[in-house]
Amino acid sequence: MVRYRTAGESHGRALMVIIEGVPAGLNIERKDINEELARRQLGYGRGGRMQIERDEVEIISGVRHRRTLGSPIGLLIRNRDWVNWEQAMSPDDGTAEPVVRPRPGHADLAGHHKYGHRDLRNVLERASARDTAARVAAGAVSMILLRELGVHLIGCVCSVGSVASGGFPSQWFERPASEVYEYWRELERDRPLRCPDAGAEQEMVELIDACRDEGDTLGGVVEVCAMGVPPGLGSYAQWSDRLDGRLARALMSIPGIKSVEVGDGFSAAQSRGSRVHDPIVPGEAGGTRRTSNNAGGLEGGVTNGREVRVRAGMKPIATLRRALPSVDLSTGEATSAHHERSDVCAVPSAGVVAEAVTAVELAGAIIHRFGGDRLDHLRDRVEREGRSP
Ligand code: EPS
Repeated sequence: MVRYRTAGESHGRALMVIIEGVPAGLNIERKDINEELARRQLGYGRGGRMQIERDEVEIISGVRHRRTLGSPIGLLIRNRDWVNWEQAMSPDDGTAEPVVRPRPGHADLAGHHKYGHRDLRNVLERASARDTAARVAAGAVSMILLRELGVHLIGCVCSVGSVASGGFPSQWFERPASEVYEYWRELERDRPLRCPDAGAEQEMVELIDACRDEGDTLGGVVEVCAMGVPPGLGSYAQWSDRLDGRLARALMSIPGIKSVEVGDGFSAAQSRGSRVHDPIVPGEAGGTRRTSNNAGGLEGGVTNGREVRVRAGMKPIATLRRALPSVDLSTGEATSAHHERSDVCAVPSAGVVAEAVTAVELAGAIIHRFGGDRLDHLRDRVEREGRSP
């Protein structure tokens, strides 16, 4: 399996991630990781912090002469904003005005309850979605591995607030995975919200502008599709090995995510079995084929050879310029919540994070099934055994 741990505070010196379980012999280029980091920083609706940061990875361990060694991969992403916070975030002596007005919807009050922090900066620094930069770096390594094995991931924004689009058109998936990947990667560069529907995207931009003017924030829904996924990943034999469950956990752990669906998820629950389940018809060479993919490529917690399609719903950002009611923890008096600066909408960034965490789970499931010490052996096995149902 691919495992990773992250560390780092939002305004601390840097973010770190250690990734284990990546096979030896994988070609890792820093630019490929940096490309994912840059994608996460983009998207209409981000705030002032993204003008400060320009995330770039330093490879600390596990890669030599651009090849993975099979040992833990250590990555570091420095926080440019650290220079403005050296005193406030010093691990040695320092002073800073305490944060005492918890934001509804943020981890502020949760951290006060859990760790007894009275200065909520001790909570928000680690609870911050800044940590997702480290998760995207781990996902980037997993994506590089997956592409070597013919698996390509794409992600998009399906909705922002009440403005919805249909996500990726299903006919896209009739074309080869690498082609669709290249096509969308090129197209999304010029799209402010990474939404395939340009008309809906324009409405989303206008909604974000209106919310910004009103000091309010927005959430939305993102979609991730993984194409070229071999059938038979995951297992129904034990609850904890069900791949849909693993994906749901990974997606739900992204800050702000409150709902996850696999395939048609919530709408399938309102429909009939005859319309939901994907018919099985004869395929090539005595095999089988599916005429639709409402299941999102997963049945019984196991991949069925169709594209894996998951969605995640993000609540609106918890830091509002027009702050919500709160309580000053130092006095017990009613007040309004803390606000310094904030994003209006971070849904496109959440989409990139969703791609990353999906990639880690899929890479882990492939390695679990086909073995993961050496890339050459893994590639051979996926080519030989991975495509047959
Ligand atoms: C975040 C608050 C903002 C965001 C931040 C997540 O940062 P700041 O408090 O410095 O203005 O910009 O996101 C990132 C730094 C990032 O890299 O995505 C929060 O409270 O979660």
